[in-house]
Amino acid sequence: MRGKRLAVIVAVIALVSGASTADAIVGGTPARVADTPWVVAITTTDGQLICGGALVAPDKVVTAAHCATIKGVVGRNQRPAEQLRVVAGRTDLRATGEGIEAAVANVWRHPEYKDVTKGDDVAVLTLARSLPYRTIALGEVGEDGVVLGWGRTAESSPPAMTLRKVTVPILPDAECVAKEPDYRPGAMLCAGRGGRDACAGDSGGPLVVRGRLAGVVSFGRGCARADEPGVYTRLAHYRSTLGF
Ligand code: 4AZ
Repeated sequence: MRGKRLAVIVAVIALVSGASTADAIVGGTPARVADTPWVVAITTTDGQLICGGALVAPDKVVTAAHCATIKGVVGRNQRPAEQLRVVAGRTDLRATGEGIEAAVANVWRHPEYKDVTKGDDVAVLTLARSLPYRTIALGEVGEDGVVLGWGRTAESSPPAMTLRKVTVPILPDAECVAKEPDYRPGAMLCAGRGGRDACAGDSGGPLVVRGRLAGVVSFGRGCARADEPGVYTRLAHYRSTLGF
């Protein structure tokens, strides 16, 4: 009797805290960079995973502004380019012999970026060299998209460190506004109805719709919770600002 009651309490706590038993991104499957050669990881110079990104030109990576930001005592500052590396062609980030690590020559953050919840969470890294991998073009949203990353497979799990992907439904703006008070229609998109989502470490990474880059992983409340869709920067909104 007592054991059963405890089991119920544990189950309720797990549900309320948003914990998920789904397979890992959250609810996804393993992916290989050979199939999506434009997906890249952004790391520190000593190889720590910061974020994901997407190669949009041989020497340009689109990612989230918050991935190129350091929270200091005074405020949030741009992370110096010298502290960043872009890792391409490496499915398992621990396989340091695979793919290419490129230095970053320049960081451009959206000039209006303040905080993920205010939007404009987009940045472009210019690499010190061109990479010999296929690039991805910007595109529009659709009914669903595929999000890729090396990040956490559940809210409290460590990053997978191997590339994963998951298909998520893209929600109507009205539903995003209702579920996320900070949602900015037109400049953001939201996706996911629970069970499948991006999570910490996937930030900056690509949301792909019909083979094109439609969104950048930006923020969310927890990961894969039923009523907390993931929020993405809607790239079509920034096309003229980005210039490609
Ligand atoms: C993060 O912390 C984060 N579920 C990224 C995406 C989402 C949640 C958190 C979306 O970087």
